[in-house]
Amino acid sequence: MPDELTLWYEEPAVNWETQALPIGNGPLGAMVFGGVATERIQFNEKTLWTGGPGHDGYDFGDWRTPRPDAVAEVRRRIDREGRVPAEDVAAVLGQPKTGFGAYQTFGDLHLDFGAPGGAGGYRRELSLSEAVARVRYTAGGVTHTREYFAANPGNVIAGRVSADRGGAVSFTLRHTSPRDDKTVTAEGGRLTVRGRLADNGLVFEAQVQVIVAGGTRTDTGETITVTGADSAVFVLSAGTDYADTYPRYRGEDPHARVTAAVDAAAALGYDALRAAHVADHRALFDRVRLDLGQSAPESGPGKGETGGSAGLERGGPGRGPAGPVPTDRLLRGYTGGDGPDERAVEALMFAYGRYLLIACSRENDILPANLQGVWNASTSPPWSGDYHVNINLQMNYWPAGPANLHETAVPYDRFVRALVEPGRRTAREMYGARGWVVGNETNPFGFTGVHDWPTAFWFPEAAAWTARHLYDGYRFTGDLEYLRETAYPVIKGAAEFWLDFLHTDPRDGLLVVSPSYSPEHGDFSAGAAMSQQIVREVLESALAAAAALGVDEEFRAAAEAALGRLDPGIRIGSWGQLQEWKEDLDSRTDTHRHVSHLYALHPGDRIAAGTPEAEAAAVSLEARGDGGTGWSKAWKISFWARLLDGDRAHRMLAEQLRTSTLDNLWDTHPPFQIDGNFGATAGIAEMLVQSHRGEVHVLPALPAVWKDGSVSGLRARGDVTVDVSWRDGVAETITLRPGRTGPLTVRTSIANHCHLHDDDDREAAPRRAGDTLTWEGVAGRSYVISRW
Ligand code: FUC
Repeated sequence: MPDELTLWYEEPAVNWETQALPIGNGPLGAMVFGGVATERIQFNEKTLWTGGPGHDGYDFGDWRTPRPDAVAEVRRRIDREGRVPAEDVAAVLGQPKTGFGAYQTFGDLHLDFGAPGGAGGYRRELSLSEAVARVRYTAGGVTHTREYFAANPGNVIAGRVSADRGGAVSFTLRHTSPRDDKTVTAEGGRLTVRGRLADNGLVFEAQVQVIVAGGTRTDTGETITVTGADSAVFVLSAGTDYADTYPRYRGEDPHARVTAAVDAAAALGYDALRAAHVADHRALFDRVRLDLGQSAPESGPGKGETGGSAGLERGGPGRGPAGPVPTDRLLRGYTGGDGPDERAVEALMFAYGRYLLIACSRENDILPANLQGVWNASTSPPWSGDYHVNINLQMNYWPAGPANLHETAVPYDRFVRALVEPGRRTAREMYGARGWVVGNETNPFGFTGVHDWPTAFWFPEAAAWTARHLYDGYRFTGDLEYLRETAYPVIKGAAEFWLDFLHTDPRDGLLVVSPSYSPEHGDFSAGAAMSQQIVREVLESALAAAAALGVDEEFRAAAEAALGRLDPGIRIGSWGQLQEWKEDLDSRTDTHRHVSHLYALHPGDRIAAGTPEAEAAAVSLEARGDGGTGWSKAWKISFWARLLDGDRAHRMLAEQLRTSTLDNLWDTHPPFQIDGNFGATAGIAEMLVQSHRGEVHVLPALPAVWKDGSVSGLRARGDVTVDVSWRDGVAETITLRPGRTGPLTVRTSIANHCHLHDDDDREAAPRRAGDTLTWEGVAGRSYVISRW
């Protein structure tokens, strides 16, 4: 019986987006189809991108000719007219994209087995616990098994083909690609795919070594054929000559390191490779365990066939064959109601987000998870498979802190730091400001300027929003060295930009962002809510960081002065809503996917539950409704969790699972977009533990349907690890393990009827205030709060 953290299916995948299964090790990713006659493994290497330097006319998004008065001209018009259509502003400040590029597939590996003449007992699966994909079926009385994983140690994708009868393994391995800029050679059982992208001259190479046990292996031109083997193993690695170094973004030819990786893996052997991989993966994956009362789903009344993945509306009665339920049928039967199977879908979605983040973002990666993580089968993926920084990239990393995967954020930090140098040039040349800036979206080649799509070309607040994650990284770990060396320079640079680029609003003398554009929505104006909220946050974070480091007195004084005059960007409007713009313009019928004015509720922390502003946020959310893109629904889970409304947060989770989740549990925008997966995982963590307001709030938004359960290994800011078990919706035991010595405040509904013991079982006497307990925590010790 598979463990409950396994996705499984009874048919091979035919559709890449909705059915194939993702494996990855950070830089490398692959999609496994599980075909019987032919296996297809589509694979990626995260730096394989067109565009950038090498593409004629690439300009980093910076104006090709100076426009000294452009910003001032738009500001004057906004000051005069209040609102200016996006098209008009784009005509003055925008510029068509040149050489932005797109993330590329590396192509597909095919293993041609030939038609087996009827396969039975077919099953393909992905174990999240081991990060191993498997295919099994019986044909002609022989049981065939295939296994695949992507190992971060050694940077390879490996597969093994075996059978329960000797000599039964025969196939031809070949490579295909939608581009024709490559050569394929086969020698000594090694397939080498090498080429140079026509668009920008980027050199790429992949090698696949086939190792057989028994039988024969022959190289024929561009293919490798295995005949009559007992089993066969392949190991693949790939790379490009990309480097994240401005302005050329080129480094060493990949040949030597790809050869070394494949040689080492082949020498190590499959079992040792697999053991190292599973250990590496579990060291991250096993840190968190969630029990919502789920059980490995069994079929029964109400569970079964309703609707194809295309028509995404799901839930409701159906009858499936008896026995364990495959994941696609489980999802189709999901309603969000009561029952262990419902909980199984939710627990699986939580774990899947953690699995995917480990699989597409590792500490030894150059680039972070893009809009599709690391997985892409196209030469022109949606939105270029890029890095949108007006919600998407940020959402990708929301689980890293709370879901105990901070290492996965290392490539994110590296990417943001690499944007600083090109961003300084853009800030200077286009905005006349110090510091650094980046716009609405970027690529691996330092694209920090603008394009000309009116509703998505201007968002200089993105730099500050990306910087917030580094400050939050510090809040979760308390690591002062990280703050000094990695986070503070980025945060300070993003704050400095605003000290120079803020505008005095002639209406009230307050400092506002102008031109200000609430992401992808409405007209340009001055002082839109999100703009103000983000700028306040980056100034405050920079101030707090500088104080923690004891540096930059002058800068701190300037930041404090600006904060004193800054428009707050938080207003309650005529129908009780939170205003998206400085003027009261919000429409009750507006269901736009971006809910930018609630930034201060989440991911910001300025709006506290129970305040008039929080109530206004709820009014806005009700008006926006439960619809939207996958990521928009995921964001709404966190909004309702921050409003401490567990049932409402759960309703959003159920909505996302029922209407924005594909058979392979990938989030869909539509199309497939991975941010919603990460947003859902972060949202579930936000329902169980919150720590954004200086205390550890346990079970802040527990829905009634999660009556009994437990979670272990979640993280809270202040460097605390938290376990909690609950019964009938109330905490039973809460365990806290602080990584630093200092005051620890816990908010819990059992604060006034519980004991607190340390790990020597000595009773401690915390200070009680309302629903909070406060005591002096000691690093490395653990404290248990148990209900009496
Ligand atoms: C922003 C969003 C879109 C999409 C794109 C990748 O532009 O508004 O919905 O997610 O990013």
